[in-house]
Amino acid sequence: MTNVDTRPLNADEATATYDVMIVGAGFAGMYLLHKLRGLGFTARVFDAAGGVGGTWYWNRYPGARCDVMSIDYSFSFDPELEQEWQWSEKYATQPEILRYANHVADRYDLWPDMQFETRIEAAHWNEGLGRWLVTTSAGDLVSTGHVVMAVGTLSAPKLPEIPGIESYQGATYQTQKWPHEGVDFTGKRVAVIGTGSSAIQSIPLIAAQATHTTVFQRTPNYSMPAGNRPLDPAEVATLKANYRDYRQRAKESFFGVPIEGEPKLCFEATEEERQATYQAGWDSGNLVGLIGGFADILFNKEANDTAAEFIRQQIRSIVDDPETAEALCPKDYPVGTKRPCLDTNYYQTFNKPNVRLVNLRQTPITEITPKGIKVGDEEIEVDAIVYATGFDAMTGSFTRVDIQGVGGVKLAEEWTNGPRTYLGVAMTGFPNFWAVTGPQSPSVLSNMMVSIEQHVDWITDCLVHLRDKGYTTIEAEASAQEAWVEHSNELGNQTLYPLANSWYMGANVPGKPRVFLPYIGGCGPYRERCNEVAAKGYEGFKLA
Ligand code: NA7
Repeated sequence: MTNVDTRPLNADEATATYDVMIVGAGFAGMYLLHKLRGLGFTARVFDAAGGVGGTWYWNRYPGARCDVMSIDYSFSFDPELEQEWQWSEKYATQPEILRYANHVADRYDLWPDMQFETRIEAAHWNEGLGRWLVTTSAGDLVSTGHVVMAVGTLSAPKLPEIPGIESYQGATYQTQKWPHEGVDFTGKRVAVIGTGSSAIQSIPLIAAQATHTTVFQRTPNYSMPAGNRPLDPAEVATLKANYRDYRQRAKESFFGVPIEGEPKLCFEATEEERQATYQAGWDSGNLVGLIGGFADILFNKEANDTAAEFIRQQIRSIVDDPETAEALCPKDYPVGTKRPCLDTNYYQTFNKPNVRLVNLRQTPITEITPKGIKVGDEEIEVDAIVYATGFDAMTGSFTRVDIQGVGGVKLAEEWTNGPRTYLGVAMTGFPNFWAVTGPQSPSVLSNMMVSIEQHVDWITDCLVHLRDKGYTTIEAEASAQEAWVEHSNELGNQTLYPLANSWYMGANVPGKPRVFLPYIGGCGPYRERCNEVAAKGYEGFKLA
């Protein structure tokens, strides 16, 4: 934040006035705009990107797909929209999801109220006005009643802290900022740093083009075959005939995706049943298929060990070279506690003669040189480096903006020891300031579409309540926030998540506090809690 001007903002210089300023033109920002306009509020969306789509605007690397099924990862708020839109594959590609986002913007004529290539730089609460003053990179000074941060959870990309990174003379790419025109790796020696979802999706396609591909792995991931396929129109028609019921079940579910039946506890099953359950989960091509096979996999280490070992056995059976197979087997954290992945031929790619895995646990990267990457005594020369090194997740897109609440208190400082929210949507000291799928809400542990719709509906209902009752400000009470933070942390600590160095725990960013960032209470129960708060006249909030 060193370049940000943090001087007090002057309301007299405001260039525009809205009821609600929406930060982010992803699915959350678009649905908010549509809903708010329908309710008679004035609102405008601002986004640094050149178009709609949020994460799907930026992440254009080869093989980028959603790993929630397309029939689930879509809006449910308008039955006409869900009936008319046809997904082509089980898991939609980034271009198809971006087409869907553009279709939504066209269909609801959202374009006139969205402003692109404009980054929010500062948002200061003005006590006298009871409004926010917000500056943008385009020179706007906006006076707004409310600010909604619809900024996404994985929106602040992160490069690794490796000496010499600036010295490299070849081409460099970041998965999260992929060139729109694509990249042709034909005839090139390519390095990929990272083995998270983005790397696991892109490596098979990069390796299909490149002369030689070297993958630099710090932590192996648990990945399962996506089993992607074209959607059968008859299957889709049957589902769409019952879409209302299906959507309702998604809303009440734990992960925002309907699951059949009630899983039992791992050791209630016989060894044979356990293996059959894991095999079915593996074959299902579904993120929660295997982890959701038993109710206690994310809570009981011994149970988790059995699932993890099943996956390791699959890796060993796919990868020909035993040493490479062992290096690809995750062993030091429970399955599910770092974001698991779905892939198409990821492990198989390491059987190609022109693909090499460098195990950074054995030989760490010492520096990046003008010609390539140095590990131990070896300098690996490459023509291009792909950084698939992740994000300052969940809080980065908040703390990178100069947000100042009551008395000039800075959000980034308030969150020094971890985020503090009430229900993941509001923050004490920051009146009329909202987060969609923010930290301490189900967010990244759920089907984002379900969580986005729930937050947008809840926030807009609240704004209507304020308007109807003549209130102009709303702020989370300190005691309610305290209780929610404690509850969220307590639930997180009952799981196995704290055992991994994951971005869920903030562990991928040096100096970031080690706190479990999302809420693990499940979408259905979380929704009930939010509805209860609203039904009690916004319990835990000060309305004025
Ligand atoms: P992730 O999942 O955060 O993956 C980042 C990867 O980059 C991960 O394997 C990291 O290893 C690795 N990394 C980060 N820094 C370094 C350094 N310095 N050296 C070597 N390797 C490094 O990001 P993605 O973009 O793949 O996926 C983000 C989410 O998008 C995903 O979870 C889904 O929700 C969709 P580490 O594990 O930290 O050892």
